[in-house]
Amino acid sequence: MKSKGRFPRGRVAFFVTSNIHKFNEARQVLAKYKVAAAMLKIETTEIQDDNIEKIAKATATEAAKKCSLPVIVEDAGLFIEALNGFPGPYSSYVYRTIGTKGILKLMKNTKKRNAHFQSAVAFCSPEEPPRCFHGRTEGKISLEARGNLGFGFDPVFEPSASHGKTFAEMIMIEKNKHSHRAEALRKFVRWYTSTF
Ligand code: ITT
Repeated sequence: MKSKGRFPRGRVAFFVTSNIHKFNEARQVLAKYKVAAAMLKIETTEIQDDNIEKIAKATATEAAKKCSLPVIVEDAGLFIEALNGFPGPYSSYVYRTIGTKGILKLMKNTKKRNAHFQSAVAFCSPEEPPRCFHGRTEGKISLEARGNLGFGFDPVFEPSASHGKTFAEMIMIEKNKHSHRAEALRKFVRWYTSTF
C-alpha cells in the first residue's frame, strides 16, 4: 500500500555535517522525493585536497565506518575565475578568516567577476565504496554584499539564472531551484530511491 504524505519506511538519509544551513537546504530537496533527512555530527579528519570529490568521499568513508550507517557528506566550494579558482576547496577556511568582506576586497577593481559554486555529495555505506554526485552553479561575485538569508558566501554570489539577485536575497526554496547543492542532491536522491 502506498503511504500518503509519509516517508516510506527506511527512506532516511543520514547527512553528516556541522552546518545547519546545508542540512536544512538538503532536507527540503530530499523531502520532495519522500526521503527524510537526519543530521549527524561526527568528528572526522577533513583531508586537504584540491578536489572536492576526494574530500567528500574520504569524509563519507570515515563517517560510515565510525557510525556503522550509510551516510551522505557534501563538500562545496566557491571558485572565482579571476583568482584562479580561489578559494575553491579552501572555502571554509577563507570564509572563517577573511569572509565575504575579504572576497570583495580581493575583487576590488576587477571587472571579470565570473565565479561558480561546486558541490560534491558522497554516499557511502559501511559495506561499499563511496559514490559521488555533482552540482554546479554559474554566476558572478556581486559588487557589494546583499541580502541576509542563507549562509557563507551567499550575500556576494549572484547566480546567472537569478536576474541579479544574490543567493542571500532568495528564500530557501528559490535558492534550491538554482543551487549546486540542490542539483547534486537531486542526482543522489534519484539514484537512491531507484536503488533502495
Ligand atoms: P561541513 O563540512 O560540516 O558540512 P562546512 O560549512 O565546512 O560544513 P563546506 O566545507 O562544504 O561546509 O563548505 C565550505 C564553505 O563554503 C562554507 O563554510 C561556506 O562558507 C561556503 N559555502 C558552501 N556552500 C555554500 C553555499 O551554498 N552558499 C554560500 N556559501 C557556501
